[in-house]
Amino acid sequence: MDGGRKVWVPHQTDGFKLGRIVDIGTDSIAIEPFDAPGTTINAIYDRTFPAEEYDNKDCEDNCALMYLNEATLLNNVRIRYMKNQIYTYTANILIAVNPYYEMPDLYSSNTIKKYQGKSLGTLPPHVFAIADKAHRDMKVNKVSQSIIVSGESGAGKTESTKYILKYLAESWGTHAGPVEQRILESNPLLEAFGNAKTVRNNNSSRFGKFVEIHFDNKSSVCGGFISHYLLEKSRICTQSKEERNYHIFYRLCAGAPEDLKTKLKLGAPDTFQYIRQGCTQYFISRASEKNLNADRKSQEYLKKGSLKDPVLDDVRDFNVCNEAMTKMGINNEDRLGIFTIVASVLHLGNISFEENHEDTKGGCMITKAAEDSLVTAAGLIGVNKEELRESLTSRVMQTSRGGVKGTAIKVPLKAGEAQSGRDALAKAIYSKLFDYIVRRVNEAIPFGSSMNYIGVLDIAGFEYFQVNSFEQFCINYCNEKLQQFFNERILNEEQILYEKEGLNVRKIQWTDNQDCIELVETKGSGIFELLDEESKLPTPKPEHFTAEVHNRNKNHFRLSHPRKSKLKSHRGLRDDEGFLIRHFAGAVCYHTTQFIEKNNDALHASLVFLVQDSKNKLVQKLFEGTKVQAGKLQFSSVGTKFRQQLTVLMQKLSSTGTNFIRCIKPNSKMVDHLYEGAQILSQLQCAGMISVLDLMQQGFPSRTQFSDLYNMYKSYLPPELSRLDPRLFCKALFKALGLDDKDFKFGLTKVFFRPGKFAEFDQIMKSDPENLAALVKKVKKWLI
Ligand code: AOV
Ligand code: MG
Repeated sequence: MDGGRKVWVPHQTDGFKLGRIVDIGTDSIAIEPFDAPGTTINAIYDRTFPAEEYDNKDCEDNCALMYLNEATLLNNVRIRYMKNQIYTYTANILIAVNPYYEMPDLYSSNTIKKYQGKSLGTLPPHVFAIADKAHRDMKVNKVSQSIIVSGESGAGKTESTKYILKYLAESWGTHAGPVEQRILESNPLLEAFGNAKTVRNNNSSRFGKFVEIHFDNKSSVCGGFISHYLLEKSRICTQSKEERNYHIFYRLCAGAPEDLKTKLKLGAPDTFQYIRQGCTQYFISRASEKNLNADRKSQEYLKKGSLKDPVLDDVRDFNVCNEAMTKMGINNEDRLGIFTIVASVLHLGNISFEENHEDTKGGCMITKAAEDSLVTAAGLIGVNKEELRESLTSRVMQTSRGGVKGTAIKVPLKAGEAQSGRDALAKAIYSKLFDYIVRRVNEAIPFGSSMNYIGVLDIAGFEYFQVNSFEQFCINYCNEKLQQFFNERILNEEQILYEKEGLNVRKIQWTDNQDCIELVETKGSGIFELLDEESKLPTPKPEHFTAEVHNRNKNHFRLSHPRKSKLKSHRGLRDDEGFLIRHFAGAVCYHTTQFIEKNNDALHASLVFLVQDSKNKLVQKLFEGTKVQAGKLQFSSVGTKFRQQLTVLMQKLSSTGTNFIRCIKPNSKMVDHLYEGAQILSQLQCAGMISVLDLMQQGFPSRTQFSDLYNMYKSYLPPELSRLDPRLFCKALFKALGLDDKDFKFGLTKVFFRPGKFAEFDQIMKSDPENLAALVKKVKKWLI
């Protein structure tokens, strides 16, 4: 790097800052930033990147940048975002920045028509272009396709997924036929039951989904199927500050007609323990920080007990959800069944316990104030109230001697244990209700004779918080699998492109994350298996499980003790309280205290028997086939189930052609036109986009069409040369310049450059006129 050169240097909030080199040391470079003349920043060589010549010129494909590196990529996406161009390609991968404002023209039926049948790159980057490519590839190659949409919470995965489905339905549906209508209508329904307001997203999906649209032999829509993964269960009973439970609870309370409210005994929402925790705090905190006006408003909301959220309209949304149910063919009786279960969960949550000091066995009892809730909950669930009381405050255990089952004995529970049992019941009922709703949606989508499908995966991206538990562990494991798949596919695609263009390039090497995946899933020592083993012990203990993880994986490169973590928030963690995994996207420290209980889906036997005997037909149906496992600890592994689901998903993805969309959240304030560079850079890293650049560096990352190159430089050369055919023009130029053959390759339609070589070429072209004159002479000579 020469002195005076324009470069990008790391910056804490912007990601990178633009400046000029003023001094070159042995191991660092001094840069004078353009926005602070007279000051200097020192940066190490590895983190200093050459900048593009023009500050405000953008490219639709990052690969067309002259210097392709993480700083120029971040900047290119920024320039485009600021011009309301939220989409950018990196080869075939689409980067989509959430605009946080409505862009109706961008998604109109007219735009849909424009994108139909157009190759990627002929029109500005768009999700529609990816959807169209998927459909075209499916049709031409006769292979099913998948579109993997990823990104952090609030990045726009679910919205992108909806646009893709809309595109496919509008383009190849049978004009508002039942299949595509139902696939589109499934969204408001699934979102009502599976989405919630979080601090990161007002409509955050708390489950993953894979939506398949099936096509017949004419490539028209003929069916659909939705698979779902890992609904977040803890939210059903507790919510963090400023967050809400699933939308449906509030919508039902706010929007249900009076007779239904009476039937389900729905009082003011803030009387329900399960839904008021996050919201009440929300208003209190808002009230204290906002002006008096807002304060008065909040007070009013609180007085009514409506838990009305200022950014959500629960009454309107209830009607939308209700309508979606009608369209999905859910009749009045079934709908009442579903709402009854939602209400029963609310009433269950109000059953509280206190220690029964008169009980010699140390059991607990239901508080006097909660008697009404017990009666209502029992009524709604369809069980006898005394049986519900029994099942909540005691547990039936089977004695066994020498392997022979003995008598069943009743063990009284302490108040804390009873509360956990109650929560487990509420979670089981609600999550099974969610399964049921997905099943109903699938049953409602007609299914013709399918040739192939396009599957869209909308699943949470890599995540790490202050405290990371079992949920993050599962989702990050899933992201490791997807990342491995991504690397394989992208590399493969690069290789195919090189072959198609007739370049003779050797195979690219890359670092695999297989070792990290093995740490989690290997037989015998993998973390999932150790967790299951622990759960089967007579007295499972988090510390023992954690120690086993460390012992059985000694010296594993990906695993560390938390105390070695540099992260401040983890320093207080003891070694037996967790472990640290070096994921592809960064190190995450997991707190293991709740792993065992979160991994267990089983209810006490007495609760299972109770609900299976329910007079409520839907409750009965939900628990049909739920096994009661014998033994001291009934155990049903969440991790194992998720792994099995993921195996099926990965098999599906492997057998399809793949397309990737990386969604980016531009800022944490959820506002338009605000680009927080550092956070975006970190998202690009997590999405594997930086490693893609690394991969590409081994090959020919910069590429440009002959015709583009021709248009860029023809004005520099005399007319007799600029009349040449673009390919010949380029060949002549390159020969005359004496460029090294190793630095570029001519394909059939494009010229490919080794890293940085496109820029060198550009500099030579734009150098002084004397050089250029000599060059022209050479070109002419070569042509003769
Ligand atoms: P997510 O699916 O990635 O988060 P969403 O798709 O729900 O994120 O997007 C969050 C919010 O951003 C939406 O509710 C919209 O307000 C806005 N938004 C996203 N994409 C667009 C777009 N293309 N045009 C306009 N607004 C948009 V999560 O499910 O939380 O991981 O769990
Ligand atoms: Mg979502």
